[in-house]
Amino acid sequence: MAIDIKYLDKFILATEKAAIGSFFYIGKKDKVGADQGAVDNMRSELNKIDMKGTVVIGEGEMDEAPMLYVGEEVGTKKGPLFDIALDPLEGTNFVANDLPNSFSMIAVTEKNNLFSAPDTYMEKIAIGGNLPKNLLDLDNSVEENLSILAKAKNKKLNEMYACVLKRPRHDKIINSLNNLGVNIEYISDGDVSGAISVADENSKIDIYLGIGGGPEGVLAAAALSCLGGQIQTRLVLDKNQIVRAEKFGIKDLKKKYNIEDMVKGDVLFCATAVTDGELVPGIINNKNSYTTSTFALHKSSKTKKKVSNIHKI
Ligand code: VTB
Repeated sequence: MAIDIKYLDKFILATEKAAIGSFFYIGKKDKVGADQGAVDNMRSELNKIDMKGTVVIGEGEMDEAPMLYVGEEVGTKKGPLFDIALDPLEGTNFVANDLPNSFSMIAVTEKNNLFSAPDTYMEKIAIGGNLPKNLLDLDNSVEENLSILAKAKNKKLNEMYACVLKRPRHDKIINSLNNLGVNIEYISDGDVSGAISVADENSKIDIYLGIGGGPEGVLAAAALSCLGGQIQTRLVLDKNQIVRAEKFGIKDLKKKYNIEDMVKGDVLFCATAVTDGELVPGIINNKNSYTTSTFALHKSSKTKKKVSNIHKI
């Protein structure tokens, strides 16, 4: 069944209010405060929505007792059953240091349609639309995947752009890309927007690859499923995390998740920028009001829009 599009504006308001909650912290070197400001506002907005929502990707696990934890019920408890993945502030470092590309994000599906990934690392490989299904595979070498993709896009390897999170753990991938002559766009954080960029017609990125957060992988999958892109992921688990993953009901710890294994059915996705983003500009403080900009998607109606709203202070 489709999710009624009237819910899109309600969730947009939740990411807008969350983004406003971290606005004060821009450049204040306070990651924790920035996150808390976003969490508080998002939670109170979500609880005004007529729905029975369950947080499946959230701010942590129940025993850590944060707000918006995995399993927390949100909404007025009247209305449709939704699964919700949220990141009140994706890119806490960006806000703390006044750098671009911080967002408040939410993805929504109907109940039981969203993968509740534990907060562990996750291997990811994402590509854009209009390509054969399951074209690439995490078990292929970087060389194999890039050659397959270049061929499918009818491009030379030196015309290809890869987006990579700049971390020492990616040295091998970076080496391979350099040897192939593929261009690399590094990001220092924020791999949800990195992964989404493969499906953005204004971006030159052809592929996102590397290891980032598991929850961020599911948020990216939700957006890419609306945009017609592809993503394949696999959890990266150390000994302690294996127990955590089992708690999340994951039996096959080495499973490769294709997009439809992570997100099923209809999807809503919204991302409000706190600092300026590639997708939309950041919050503007107009003295008596804030102007927010949000990138919003609704899969079944093929809605893809950029929404600006003014909020009185
Ligand atoms: C990843 C990435 C996120 O933080 O979780 C990263 O998915 C943390 O990676 O988008 P490290 O542990 O290597 O620092 C983000 O970049 C921002 O939350």
